[in-house]
Amino acid sequence: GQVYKLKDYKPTDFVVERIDLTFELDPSETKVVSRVILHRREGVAADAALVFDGDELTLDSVQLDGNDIDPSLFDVDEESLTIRGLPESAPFEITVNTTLSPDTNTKLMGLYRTNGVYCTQCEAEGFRRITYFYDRPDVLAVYTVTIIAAKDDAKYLLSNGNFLGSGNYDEGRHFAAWFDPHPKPSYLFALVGGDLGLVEDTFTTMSGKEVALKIYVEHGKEGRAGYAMDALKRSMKWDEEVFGREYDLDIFQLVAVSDFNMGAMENKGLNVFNDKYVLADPETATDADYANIEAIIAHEYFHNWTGNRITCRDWFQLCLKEGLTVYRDHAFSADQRSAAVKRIAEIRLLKAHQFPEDAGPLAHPVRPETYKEINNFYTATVYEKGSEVVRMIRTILGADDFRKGMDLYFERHDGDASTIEDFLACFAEASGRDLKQFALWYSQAGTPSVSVSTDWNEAAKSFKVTLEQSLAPTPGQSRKALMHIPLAYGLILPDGSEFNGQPQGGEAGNGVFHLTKRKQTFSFTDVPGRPVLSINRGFSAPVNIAMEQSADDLAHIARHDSDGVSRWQALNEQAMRHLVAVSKLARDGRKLPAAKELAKILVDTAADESLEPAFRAQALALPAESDIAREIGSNIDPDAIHTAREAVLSEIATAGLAVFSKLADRAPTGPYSPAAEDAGLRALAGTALAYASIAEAEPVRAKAAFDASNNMTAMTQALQILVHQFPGSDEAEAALAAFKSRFAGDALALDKWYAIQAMAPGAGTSARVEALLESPDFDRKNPNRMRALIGSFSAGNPTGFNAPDGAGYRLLAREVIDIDKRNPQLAARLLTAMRSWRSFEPRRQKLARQALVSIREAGKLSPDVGDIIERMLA
Ligand code: HT7
Ligand code: ZN
Repeated sequence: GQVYKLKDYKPTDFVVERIDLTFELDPSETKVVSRVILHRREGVAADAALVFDGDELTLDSVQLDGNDIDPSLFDVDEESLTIRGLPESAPFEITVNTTLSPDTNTKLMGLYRTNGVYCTQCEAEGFRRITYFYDRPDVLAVYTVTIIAAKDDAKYLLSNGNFLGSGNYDEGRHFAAWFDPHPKPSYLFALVGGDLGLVEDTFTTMSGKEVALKIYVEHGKEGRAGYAMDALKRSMKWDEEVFGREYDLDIFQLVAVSDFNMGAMENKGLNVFNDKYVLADPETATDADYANIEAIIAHEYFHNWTGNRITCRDWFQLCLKEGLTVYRDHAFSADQRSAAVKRIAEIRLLKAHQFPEDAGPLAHPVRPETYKEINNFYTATVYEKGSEVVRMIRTILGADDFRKGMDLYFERHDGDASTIEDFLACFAEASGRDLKQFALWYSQAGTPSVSVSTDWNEAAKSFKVTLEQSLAPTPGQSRKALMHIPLAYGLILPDGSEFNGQPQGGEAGNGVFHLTKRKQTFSFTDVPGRPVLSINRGFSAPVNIAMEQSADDLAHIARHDSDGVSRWQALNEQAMRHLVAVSKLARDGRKLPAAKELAKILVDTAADESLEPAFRAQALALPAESDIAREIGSNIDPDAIHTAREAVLSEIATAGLAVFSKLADRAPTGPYSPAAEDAGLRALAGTALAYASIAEAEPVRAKAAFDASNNMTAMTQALQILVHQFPGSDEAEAALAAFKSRFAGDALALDKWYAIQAMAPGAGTSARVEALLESPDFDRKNPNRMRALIGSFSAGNPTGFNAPDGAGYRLLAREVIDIDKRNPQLAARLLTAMRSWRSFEPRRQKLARQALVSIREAGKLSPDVGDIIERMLA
């Protein structure tokens, strides 16, 4: 396949002025008429042809200024329509007529039908599956859209922008017309047609304009859209207050659909959502679901400015909108909930998903410089590390200059298709700071390591901190330049207070070391007593820290650090060290040591009523088996890690049984509220229930909790304990059966039932997953179902998926080959679960390689799966 390169960017030869689209919707023969007004760009040769993109299209006819074009003047191939002999300078109109079959579009890109609803997905390159056009983000046009459909097939006919009008057509058909005044790229185009339930509200913007808010869901689910509406209004207000951004159309519409490749899509004025991220009520949604809905509603809404008003010049700049918008949704969620708890969750997620990506064969820079298939670059690196890079800009500049830089970006680039260079220039100009070295965060892949050593001189009362950075080679980047790494720090004195003196040896303002050279020593003088260094506070830089720090020093940080995130980091580090050591012993079949100190500090934390319940729950959640594997790095034996972790859990559980059994009953008792405080109490109660059940080694307590539960959070907590800790017990099987019959017909609730079973530890799970896949009510075509079962199994079950006989790998390979025929994007994403295959012990590596080779040799692969396989096997 073709390799696209950042350095080859070239604007189009023709400039699009406007586009008018007419759709006559039909399940198998939708007619699309596209009228595009263009002119030749200044300086472009008079004989240059117009080349539009297309993908799997049926072209009916093509006209120039209303007249059929002579067949000798145009060519159509698999991916383009080329037209020659066009006017030299005058504007002209090209009309393209295509026919589509939404019902057979299983890729879920372009125009497709989901549960009878017509819907589009155009990012990144879906518009070319609707009509021939310049399907690239730097071609901005004003769209007018007319949709015609049978009234009984599609009651609502929606598109971007403001409503122009509607009326009856002929023979039971009707039409609606929409006009979007904001020039936009084709990837932000959207159309929805269907018979849906509608929930309405309004929002008055800061300048007093009333915006109509409409959320469309499947009939009967209107009662589950209230939280999404509330989150939308809070997002609109927050963007005004924090970034000065006001909404810019008369109407904002959001549609929830059940078949969707990703979480949601920020189409201008018409967001389309995976219904999993819209629908919630206490009976069917967990606290985590509510938090995700809030975050994703906010994320898509925030794209209106960071993505839509200012878009990307090309897809290499994807992080310009995604990293920045994730940064904005993180800041929003932190303001809505406990900021420390939110940050802890972000750090966990970044380490679990982005660090392994950066350390494996799929590593790529936040702004990639080449790609074969852009769909494969909607990654944790572009999104989550991209957000961390924006967060570091704020850390380096400070809040005021960061806001000035953002204001300048909005003012200068409104209406542009921009680049990372444009973005960085705004911050450099607003702050007067040179960001050249910092810009390496966008171009160098891999997670930097910083080794830290300290030296305390009691006689001189001086304290030295030496930092040394390194960055390992990644695919295509063997040599790396030195980075600018902002490391927030604190010096905690023996009495728990903080030392505030400034060091010599490098830039270090506002509690941040700026590491810009390979090695730097920061020296503090007049320090009253030996301090403990708290480094990378709040995870100010996405790096690996290597530091010999005693258990006592870690405990000192855990007790006294003024920053809650750092206290958690210290506890987590202590747990991780122990778990790594015990895992290595377990692998060698040695006797496992006691975890007395760790157990004590965790039980004390659990019992500490001065701490937020949500924080205590985070502290008690030991690093996951996959986290321990990542820390070990190579020659991984997932069974040894499992054995070690279980042993440590059991020791903590036994030591704290009295505390845990009390906390397990402390979930809020009033009516359910998804607010952070109650969610925190439930998180702590659920964690305590798990520990208490481990200590008691029997399922009675969890089964009672399951039976008594009156919300989905409590119910899934109990079900997971039963299925994972007491597999095959009567209690586990009874709870599974009860859950299944209670939620029969509720696909989103049943996804939890599939996921919990798929993540049950142990080699036997692949057989269970096979059986569930074959059950008659399992819909293989729905991405949410496949992610719940196959995704949870392969990415969330280390011992089950990496079973020593290779059955898990073979199952995934077979499913990827099968899914690839219908939905390549989904297949490629599921396959990335194997990206760390080379870090396993030799036997598993060999079996994993065999499975990957079986995919490579399975016949015709999509560009999506082909690209991932090629990079994973390179
Ligand atoms: N910008 C959206 C990305 C997206 C997408 C990409 C490829 C294929 C399908 C897709 N659906 C949505 C989502 C976002 O980041 O907001
Ligand atoms: Zn996004």
